[in-house]
Amino acid sequence: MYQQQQQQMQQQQQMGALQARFNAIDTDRSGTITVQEIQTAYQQFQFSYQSAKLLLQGISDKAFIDMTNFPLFDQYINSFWTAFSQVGQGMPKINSQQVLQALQMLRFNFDPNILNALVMKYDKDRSGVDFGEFLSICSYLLVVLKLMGKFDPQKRGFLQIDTNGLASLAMWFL
Ligand SMILES: [Ca+2]
Repeated sequence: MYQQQQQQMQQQQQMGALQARFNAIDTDRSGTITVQEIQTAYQQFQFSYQSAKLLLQGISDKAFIDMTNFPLFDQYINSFWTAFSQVGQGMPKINSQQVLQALQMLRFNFDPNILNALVMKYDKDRSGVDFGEFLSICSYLLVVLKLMGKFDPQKRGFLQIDTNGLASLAMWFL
């Protein structure tokens, strides 16, 4: 009985912490987190509205995050942050080699040439990759993986699409 109570209390505490993290991002207290709110949450970093939109799309099929999919959102952000801080050993910026290491830790198994090209895209001033830029790269890759799942349901590992298919796929990145 005591153990059960303890477990219940722990669960409640975890839920409380999760709800607190949700509320910190849901600044207008609407019960949903919008793209704008995601961007604002990371505004101290190089993190654009476009990247916030990719992050949301990579995680949710809805146009917002609510308490049903926030645990997943929270889990992703935590794992991205953990990988970023581990390879950078707490430094505010990491280099392209460290980005590749962190992405490997996160099991984003892409060709290093592609990943380096992505780093060049997001680290425009070549000053090193801050957490926002890293989050942008992760968000982009999340959407790519999501699209593979959608357009390659048989998991053949490649897409065969016509012009209309490309037009519809490319819209995800607009
Ligand atoms: Ca809101």
